[in-house]
Amino acid sequence: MDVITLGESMVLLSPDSYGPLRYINRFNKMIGGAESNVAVALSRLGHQVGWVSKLGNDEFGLYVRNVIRGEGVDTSQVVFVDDNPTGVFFKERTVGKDPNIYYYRQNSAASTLGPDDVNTSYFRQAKFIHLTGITAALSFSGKAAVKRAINSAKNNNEQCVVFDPNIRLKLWTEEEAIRELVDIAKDCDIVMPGIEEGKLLTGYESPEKIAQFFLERGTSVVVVKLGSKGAYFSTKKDSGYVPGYTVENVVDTVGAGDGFAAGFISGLLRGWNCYDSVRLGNNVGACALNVEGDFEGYPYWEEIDPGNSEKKVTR
Ligand code: KDG
Repeated sequence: MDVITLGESMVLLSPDSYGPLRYINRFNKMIGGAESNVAVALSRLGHQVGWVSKLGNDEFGLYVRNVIRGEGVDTSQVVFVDDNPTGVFFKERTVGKDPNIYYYRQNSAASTLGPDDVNTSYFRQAKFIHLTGITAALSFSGKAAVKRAINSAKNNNEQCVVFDPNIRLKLWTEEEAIRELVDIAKDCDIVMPGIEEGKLLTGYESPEKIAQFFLERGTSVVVVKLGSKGAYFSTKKDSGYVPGYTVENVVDTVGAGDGFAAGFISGLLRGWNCYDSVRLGNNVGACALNVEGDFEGYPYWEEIDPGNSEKKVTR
C-alpha cells in the first residue's frame, strides 16, 4: 500500500444553476470529502491507496463506497453503521466566486470515527498516511482517531504523515481550530496549509515565516499553497517557490487543494525532489478547477508525461 487516508466523505448535491438554494429545483448527485478526493487522485496517478471511514448503512453510504471503490481505492476498512446516517452537503453556486457550502453532517456516521477505527496493522502497511483537520473538527473521537494514526506512524520510521489543516470554520471555532491544528501539525512530517490557513494558524503573513513556524515545531517539510501563484515549500535544507498553472474558465476551486496533496505525494512516491513534486501537485490541483465536482477533473497518470513534470494536463 502506498497511501492510507482517513476521513469523512459525503453525498454532494450540487445545483444545476446559480443562485440561492431556496429557488433551486434540480441537483446533481456527486460525492465530496477531502480525504477520499486525495485517495481517488492518487489511485488515478497509479498508486495503491486505502480510504478508511464510516458510512451510514443507507443508500447514500452504499453510493459513496461504490464510487470510491470504483475508482480503484481499497475500501475494505470502511464500516457501515446503523444508527448514524451518511453525511450530505450542498453547494450553492455564486457567479465569480467559490460556492457556499451547507453541511448536513452533524451526528453523521463518520463523526463517530474514533481511535478504535484505526486498525494499526492496516495503517502500518502504507508509506504515507494522509490526514486532515476536518476529521479532527468532526468530533472529539475524530480528533482522537487522527492522533492514534499519527502515533502509530511514529513507531514506524519508514512512514510519513502528511497533514492538511483544511480549516472548516463551520465545524469549530477559530480558537479551537488554531489550538488543535497547530498541536496536530507539530507531530506530522509534512504540513500543507493554504496561505490563508497558514496566516490564521501562525499569525504570520509570508509563506517563508509560516513555513518556519512549523519547521521550528518539528515538521520536516512545509508546503504553503498559493492558489494560482503555485506554492512555496521549505525543508530544513531546501526551499523555493514553484509556479502554478494558468487555468481559464475556473468553475469551482473546491478539490484543488486535495488534488495538490495527491500530486505532491505522488511525486515523493516516485522519488522526485520537493520542487518537482510540488510542481506535479500544482498540475493535479489545477485539473480540478474546470469541473463542477471535487474530483472529476483529476488526471490519470497516462495523461502526465512521465519524466516531464513541466507538461501541463488541462481539462
Ligand atoms: O476539500 C474538499 C472538501 O472540502 C469537500 O469535498 C467537502 O470534505 C469536505 C468538507 O468537509 O468540507
